[in-house]
Amino acid sequence: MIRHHLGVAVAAATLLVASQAAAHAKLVSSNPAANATVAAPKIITLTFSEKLVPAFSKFEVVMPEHGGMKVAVKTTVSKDGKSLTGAPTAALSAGAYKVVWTAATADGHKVSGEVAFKVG
Ligand SMILES: [Cu+2]
Repeated sequence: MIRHHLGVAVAAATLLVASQAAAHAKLVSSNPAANATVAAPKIITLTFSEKLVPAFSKFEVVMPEHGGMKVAVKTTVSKDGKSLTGAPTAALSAGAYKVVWTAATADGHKVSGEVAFKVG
């Protein structure tokens, strides 16, 4: 954990020189939208208000009706740095899902949250 935080601090120090006005990331929108019922999404996208630090920004997809079982998904940060996308490695079956995200900004702080949706 110490190494983990040092990494953020070093990244933050470097990035702050270029951008003094770093702010915390806020979730702006998501696809699927929060609390929506949708056909199984091939890609899940979360869009934020600020550029994210890729090494410390990610999400997991869990199934709350199945004891929080994790769905395999690999996330990446978009080129503009403001979106996190993830493709489930297998089609999502009908049921409830939660996208549990962590978004780190250049000041080294992490913000986290959840987006719930259903496949029906
Ligand atoms: Cu901060």
